Amino acid sequence: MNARLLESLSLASTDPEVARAIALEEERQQRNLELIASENYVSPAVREAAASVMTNKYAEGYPGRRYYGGCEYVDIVETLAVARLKALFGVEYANVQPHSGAQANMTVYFAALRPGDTIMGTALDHGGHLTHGSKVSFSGQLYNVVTYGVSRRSEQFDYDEIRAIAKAHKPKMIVTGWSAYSRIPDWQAFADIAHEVGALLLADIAHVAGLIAAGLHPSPVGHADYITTTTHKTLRGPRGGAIMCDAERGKGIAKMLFPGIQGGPLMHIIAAKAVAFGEALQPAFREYAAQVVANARALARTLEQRGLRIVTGGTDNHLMLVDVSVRGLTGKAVEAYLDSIGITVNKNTIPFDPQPPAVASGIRVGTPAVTTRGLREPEMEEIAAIMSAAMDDVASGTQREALRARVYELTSRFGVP
Ligand code: DSN
Repeated sequence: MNARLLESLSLASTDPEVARAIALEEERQQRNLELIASENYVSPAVREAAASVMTNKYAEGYPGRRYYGGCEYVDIVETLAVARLKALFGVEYANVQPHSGAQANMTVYFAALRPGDTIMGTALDHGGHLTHGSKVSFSGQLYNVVTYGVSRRSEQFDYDEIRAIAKAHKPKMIVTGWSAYSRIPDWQAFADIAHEVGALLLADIAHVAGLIAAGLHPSPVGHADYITTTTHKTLRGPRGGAIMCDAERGKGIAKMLFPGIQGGPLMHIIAAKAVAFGEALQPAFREYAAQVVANARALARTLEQRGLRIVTGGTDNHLMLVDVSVRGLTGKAVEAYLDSIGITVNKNTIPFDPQPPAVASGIRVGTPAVTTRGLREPEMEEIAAIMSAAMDDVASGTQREALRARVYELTSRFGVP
């Protein structure tokens, strides 16, 4: 096949199976209500960069110090991405090469710890992440893991309790940052505890990065020794990770990420990160992030008014955990029913959950994606009404068609970028 012909063929004609799956996914994203707290829709500009020719380029190393020729243009986008991320968070050092949040965390552990060292992270069922010490992750296999959780009474962190655990186990690193915690952490308290026991502090801000960048959530900068994030949640960039720290620690991070852990960086994704960080620096992003939080509050309040229990009694960020056991249901059953009417959420354990993770007593609900589509407080009330009616209908299923129609009516009014 000559080059001209290759270029003229669209995906639909060269690979109809993949093209069809992509078209169906596009349709699903338009038709359904996306309430998964860790998902979002990127802008067309971010997608354009992610789908660009930069995918063709090898660029092992860092801007100006590559192991391949021809890197003059990919250097421009990585330099822009780094500068914009540093400006967004006010940090000395930023690395935009991690392919994911898990690889960002792995880089920090490998740079700062030795196998067998003790790390102290939040238990998975109290909002922690797999890479914060779970046995099924490398983090739980390479390190001695001690966990901390939330208080049974408030379902929020009890810093005296966390301090006592840290003093008893003297971890080398305390890991903070959560996938299912709806309240504001006290970064200073975590830093004080870490200092008291001689531990390093890692803040994995993957979920709230966009809210922090917008100044709507306290920043761990100045408290944490290392900060990791993903770039695709509230930050609304392409799927990927990033690491931030001071200039001195940055030297160890750079070496550990490449050549220690990764090979060639994904330059098309780094280009897309640069675009997303540029967007996040604009005033409109602050308005977006403020609406994410306002929508989450409205949704939590309305769900509560309809008799559901919100873990901790509410939310300060973009997500909430809804305890569906108060309706005699499991997270698994509710997730499946909501899926069937076009609402996408994930089942999630709640603190001190009697159910195993595959069943769970709760669902995790977040507003970043629906806010990008333009939904606001009145639509949050309609979503809460549909969700509540759905939970009443799990056993009989008689309202399924009617509820699905209400979801589609809502999504038909709000486009996907
Ligand atoms: N898997 C992500 C989430 O859904 O929260 C965390 O990385």
